[in-house]
Amino acid sequence: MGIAENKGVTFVVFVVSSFWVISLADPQTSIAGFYCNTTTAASGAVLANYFVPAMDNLSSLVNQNGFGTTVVGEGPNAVYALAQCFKDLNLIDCSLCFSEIRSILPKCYPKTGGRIFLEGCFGRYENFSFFNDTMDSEDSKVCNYSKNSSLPGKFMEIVNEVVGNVSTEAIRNRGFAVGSVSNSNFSVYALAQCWESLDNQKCNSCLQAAASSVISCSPAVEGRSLNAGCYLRYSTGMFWNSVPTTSNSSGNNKTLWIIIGSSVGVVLLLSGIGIGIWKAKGCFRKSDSKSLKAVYGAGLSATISQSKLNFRYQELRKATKNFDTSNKLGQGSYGTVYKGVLPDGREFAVKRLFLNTRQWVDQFLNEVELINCLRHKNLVKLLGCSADGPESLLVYEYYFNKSLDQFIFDHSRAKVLDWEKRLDIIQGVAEGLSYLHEESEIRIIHRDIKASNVLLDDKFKPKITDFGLARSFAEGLTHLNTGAVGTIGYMAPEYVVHGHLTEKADVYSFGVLTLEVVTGQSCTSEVVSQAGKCFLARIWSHYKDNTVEKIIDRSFYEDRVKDEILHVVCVGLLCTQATPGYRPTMVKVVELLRSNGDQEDLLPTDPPFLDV
Ligand SMILES: *[C@@H]1O[C@H](CO)[C@@H](O)[C@H](O)[C@H]1NC(C)=O
Ligand SMILES: *[C@@H]1O[C@H](CO)[C@@H](O)[C@H](O)[C@H]1NC(C)=O
Ligand SMILES: *[C@@H]1O[C@H](CO)[C@@H](O)[C@H](O)[C@H]1NC(C)=O
Ligand SMILES: *[C@@H]1O[C@H](CO)[C@@H](O)[C@H](O)[C@H]1NC(C)=O
Ligand SMILES: *[C@@H]1O[C@H](CO)[C@@H](O)[C@H](O)[C@H]1NC(C)=O
Ligand SMILES: *[C@@H]1O[C@H](CO)[C@@H](O)[C@H](O)[C@H]1NC(C)=O
Ligand SMILES: *[C@@H]1O[C@H](CO)[C@@H](O)[C@H](O)[C@H]1NC(C)=O
Ligand SMILES: *[C@@H]1O[C@H](CO)[C@@H](O)[C@H](O)[C@H]1NC(C)=O
Ligand SMILES: *[C@@H]1O[C@H](CO)[C@@H](O)[C@H](O)[C@H]1NC(C)=O
Ligand SMILES: *[C@@H]1O[C@H](CO)[C@@H](O)[C@H](O)[C@H]1NC(C)=O
Ligand SMILES: CC(=O)N[C@H]1CO[C@H](CO)[C@@H](O)[C@@H]1O
Repeated sequence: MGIAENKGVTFVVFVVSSFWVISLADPQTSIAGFYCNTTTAASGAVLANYFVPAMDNLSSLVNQNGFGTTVVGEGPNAVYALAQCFKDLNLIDCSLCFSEIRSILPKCYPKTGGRIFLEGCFGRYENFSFFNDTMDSEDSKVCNYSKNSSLPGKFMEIVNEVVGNVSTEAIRNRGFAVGSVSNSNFSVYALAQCWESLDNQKCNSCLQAAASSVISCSPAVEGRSLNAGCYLRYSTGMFWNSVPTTSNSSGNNKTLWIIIGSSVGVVLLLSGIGIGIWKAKGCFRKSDSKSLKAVYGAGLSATISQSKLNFRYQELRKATKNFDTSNKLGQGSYGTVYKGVLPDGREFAVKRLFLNTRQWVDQFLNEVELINCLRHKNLVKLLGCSADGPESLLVYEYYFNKSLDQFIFDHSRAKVLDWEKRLDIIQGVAEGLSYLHEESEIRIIHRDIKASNVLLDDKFKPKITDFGLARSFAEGLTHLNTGAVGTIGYMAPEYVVHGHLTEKADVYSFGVLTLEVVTGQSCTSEVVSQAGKCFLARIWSHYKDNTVEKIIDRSFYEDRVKDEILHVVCVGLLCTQATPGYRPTMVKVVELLRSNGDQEDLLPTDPPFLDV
């Protein structure tokens, strides 16, 4: 397993270097309080659809300002969301803290709301506007009684003073203040933070309530007040980050610990990968998938992190510059694809799946293991996935020349693909599909074969992408308003009309794709439909009239290859016959393409599906 070992090594380098980047200070991500609303959403699927964009919106706001609110959708499943970094965090730590929120809040799904207090930031979502709320029934105080002051009376006085000071100071200081009060025996430190959506008056009333609540923690050495509109904490130990922008000795000790801490993490990870290599050797076993399911909730991420398929959300986020639009490669059927660059310069593609619900995650992980078992030169290689973050990500090999549609439908690029390359591509896709249908251990119907799902490598060899995913998504998608799985124009009639799905549906899509490659026209293009004739119908009539050469893309057509082209058109038409039984299997298609010319039993008799 040279590949697996290679990947392991690269990955470790990646982790080490990025830890150095993030270990400048402390993003304060331990949980101080976490609460999920008890109401279940009217529609979990709609909620999921709104939740991810809401978190995306928040993410960009928080990354800029350390605070943000957003509203996505409307009605009972709308997502109102707010995030606030405490102002002792610099923006990098803030963005890390928020990432943690993003990865924890979805655990409330499918409840209508949830809120989480970390030591450095706060996040909440609900299906109603709560941005002006200061107090509610879920306000709480958290006292740390593991140690009490030996001088309760004096201690309480000091706590009173420092808590009072930071709450008044915060009103004057845009909602944030830190402070400390000492006597000769001890010091008490405090921090107060209002959400920036509150005006001064509301901030004041929230902090007043928080202060009187937290003071009652005394003589505990530490106390926190977790309110709907603000946060207040005191402690006998200094706990906030030194004022942002000054990197100064007080922060250094913490930094040192984080680096040591992450070195330990790396060692663990290394051994985790080692286990992955020695134990798994590429393919998963049934028992593994069961245990994934069994442990989900408590220990899922631990199990996954031992798998060599695991990528950390944070690392992928960094490698794609926080999913920057400049790194966007395209919009696939199941999510947006971004280009990522490892520190060593290697490139990869990350698919950010749009549907990410708790129920679905374990199924997704099984699917990833399963897809990983499929190896074929004409299938996009899956490198791994990330399930530890707020969104599920799939990591693929990156192919330089993008997708087939960007060549065959673009006049300026169409010339790049001469007939030999096109024939190669058609053959490669046929072989990849034939492998999925017959040769792999598990039978996989792709369901969404189309030009944009065929990627080209630097030698223009085709790679099919998105295979296997439909198995995970089909179920979820029927509950979403995204329509049927598949793309109009490529979908076989029996699948569109009756939802009847067999391998022959892929054969049909392959036939359409083949005819597109030959004609340079898209089965879904407006020009074609304006011409008033369906793409297939037009080809069919040229075929009947023996004038097929008229519709062949001129950018590569040469007389010397006319017969080969006619043969391929014939195969394409065979594949698109309306009756599934008349279509050849992919294995047969591969054979026919190789046979090149002997057309005796190769006559399409059934017209294609003419009316989508
Ligand atoms: C929980 O959600 C319900 C319905 O959206 C809402 O009425 C209620 O106020 C929420 N509870 C809290 C504590 O936010
Ligand atoms: C949030 O994102 C949605 C689309 O994802 C957009 O339409 C909306 O304007 C954004 N809202 C804010 C406040 O950024
Ligand atoms: C929030 O969701 C609950 C449960 O579906 C619903 O009863 C309530 O009306 C919703 N709140 C709003 C403001 O739509
Ligand atoms: C919040 O309060 C401010 C004034 O204090 C007001 O202008 C704003 O409309 C309120 N927002 C909501 C969502 O109630
Ligand atoms: C409580 O305080 C002790 C020592 O002061 C500390 O070790 C422990 O982590 C604290 N617990 C929490 C939950 O903050
Ligand atoms: C600290 O005080 C609280 C109540 O005041 C008590 O419940 C707790 O046991 C005390 N903790 C210790 C370690 O003495
Ligand atoms: C805290 O407030 C008291 C009055 O309540 C004031 O005398 C004292 O100077 C303040 N201390 C600090 C450090 O601001
Ligand atoms: C400090 O503690 C000692 C005994 O532990 C006590 O005698 C003294 O009064 C304390 N000082 C203050 C300022 O509280
Ligand atoms: C370090 O921080 C202290 C306060 O914590 C400040 O007085 C000092 O000027 C800072 N030094 C540098 C070099 O920034
Ligand atoms: C940092 O460590 C040094 C010793 O290495 C110690 O003297 C100093 O008090 C520490 N600073 C903080 C803020 O803990
Ligand atoms: C159009 C295009 O991007 N073609 C590129 C495909 O990949 C080869 C090898 O990397 C490049 O030389 C082509 O320019």
